[in-house]
Amino acid sequence: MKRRKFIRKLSVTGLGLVTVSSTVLACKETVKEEKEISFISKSVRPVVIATWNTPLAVETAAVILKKGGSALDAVEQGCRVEEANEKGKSVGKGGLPDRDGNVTLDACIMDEKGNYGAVLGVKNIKHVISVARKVMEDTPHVMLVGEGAEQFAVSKGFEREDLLTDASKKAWEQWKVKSEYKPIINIENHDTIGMLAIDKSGNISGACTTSGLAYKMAGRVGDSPIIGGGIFIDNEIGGASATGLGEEVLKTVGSFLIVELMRQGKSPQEACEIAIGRIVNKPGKEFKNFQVGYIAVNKQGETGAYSIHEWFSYNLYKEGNNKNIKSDYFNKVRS
Ligand code: SD4
Repeated sequence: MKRRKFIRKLSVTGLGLVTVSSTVLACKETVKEEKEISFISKSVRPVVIATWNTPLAVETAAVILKKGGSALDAVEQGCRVEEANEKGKSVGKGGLPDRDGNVTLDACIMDEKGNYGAVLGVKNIKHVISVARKVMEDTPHVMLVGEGAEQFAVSKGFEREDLLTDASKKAWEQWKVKSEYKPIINIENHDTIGMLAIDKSGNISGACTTSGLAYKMAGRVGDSPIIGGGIFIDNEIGGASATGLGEEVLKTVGSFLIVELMRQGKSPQEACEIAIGRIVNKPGKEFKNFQVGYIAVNKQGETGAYSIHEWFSYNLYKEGNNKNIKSDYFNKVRS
């Protein structure tokens, strides 16, 4: 079957590629059609997509992929760029602290085999995304929390350091004057990085790292380090990642939902829009004061993004270009 005809067949049936792929496994043209699938994918590889305006992180990941590196290495190294960036207010060093003045970090990583590792509420360690990878690769567990995670990191050679910078300390001291507990995420208060990548072999991995909500309650954990919340990867289908008010992402298991919607044949864009709909369309839901944004990529390298409010953007590396793109959003009439 010719490539164009094959693509036409997909759009006429309205089925996702993977569904079609499994259907054709039973028919005579299996080998030929599988070749068509990898041809479609290869033309756009590698792909990197990450939440917010994160060009350096995405470039770092893209450089690794262009040299033939794995998607897993790319997302880890990309996220480390933001963790080391002291200006970013919500990731790694310089991240805004909890309401007691402690910077506590959450991170998770997921590879193409469906393996997952995470750390929650970690103090004094900057590159928690790499600690999450060590949890995934060097322990029989998937999550380590608090002091245990910190001890594990130190045992693996990570150095303890003070994550509160002069700027983040000053911001916290100013916040303390009123101590208003309003966990709102908007353009002023974000920077969690969620990153998804497809490498040259077509494998997908994802990573997410954050200091969570600014001035959160001590012990509060959001969606970022939770599988199906901050990220979800299924190498057969695609991946998704979230940013914004983690409580809302968790209540709808947003990233998992998006991947499952793509499995049912939705495009990444459609899947992100439906997932935002699950949050905002609850009867009586008041969403004026919080933001959630999603990004997604499917196995073919198509991407999507959608948020509740206007101020969400993402960086996309595709076909040699790394661009910051404003996401489409739900709240157009009310903004
Ligand atoms: C959280 N989702 O802890 C994170 C925060 C975030 O940009 O995304 N900030 O709920």
